[in-house]
This record gives sequence, C-alpha cells and structure tokens, in this order.
Amino acid sequence: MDATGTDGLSRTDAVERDCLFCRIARREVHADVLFEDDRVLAFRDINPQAPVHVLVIPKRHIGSLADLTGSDEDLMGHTFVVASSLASELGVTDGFRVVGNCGEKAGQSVFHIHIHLLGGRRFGWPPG
Ligand code: DGP
Repeated sequence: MDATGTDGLSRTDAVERDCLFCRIARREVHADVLFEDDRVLAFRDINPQAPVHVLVIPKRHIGSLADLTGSDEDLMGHTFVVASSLASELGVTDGFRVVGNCGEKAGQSVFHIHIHLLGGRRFGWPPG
C-alpha cells in the first residue's frame, strides 16, 4: 500500500486519475479508437508520423517498458498481437514498424506504456 495524499488518494490512484492514456481508456478524453477489449485499447496518434500511426496501450496503468515484470507477459503479448492484427486490418503488412520509446531520453512523452504502430510509408534505419 502506498502513501495517501491530502486528497485521500493513494499515489497510484492519483497517477491513474491524472494519466492522459488512463483518461483516454476511461473515455474521459476523446480519441479515435480503432480497437478495444477488456485489456487493451488502440487509437490513432494525435500527431501522426506516418499515414498509419496507431497507439496500442494496455488499459492497466504501467509507466513504461522499464516497469514491466514477469506478471505482464500475457498482457504485453496480447498488446503486440492486437498491433499485428491492426497492421493487417489497416493494410500495412507489406512494411510496418512497432516502436516503444522508453524514458524521456528515448523520446517517451506520455508515461503510460504504449507501442506505436507506424505504416504506410518507407522507414529509414537507424531511427533518429
Ligand atoms: P511517446 O512520445 O513515445 O511517449 O508517444 C506519445 C504519443 O502520444 C505521441 O506520438 C503523441 C501522442 N499523444 C499525445 N497526446 C495525445 C492525445 O491526447 N491523444 C492522442 N490520440 N494521442 C496523443
């Protein structure tokens, strides 16, 4: 059990209340949702970097890839399978990229774990 703040919420509850992607998962913030089930949500990125740019998130709050533990294996496996299915549905299986930015130094700006599904154009390597 973590500490309770002056608002009576635990630190974890306060993080989940304020987290942008938790708020999208609760449908408090609008997003163009392409897929949803009990564990995962997929929606179009607000600032697309390719003709297809979808974010796939577990609904449960996990801050980043660095926070994963063995108990997240099924959930993250499912998240990748959803990304793969969406790549097929969106017609980009001839070439797509899945990206996970972990930490501010690697470009992570929203601290709720997500994978970017990018497709519909040619990609360079190495990434910037
Ligand atoms: P990253 O920088 O890897 O943490 O990716 C976060 C992505 O989230 C970034 O590509 C832009 C996207 N994003 C930020 N705010 C919103 C929002 O309110 N709605 C949607 N759909 N995407 C957002």
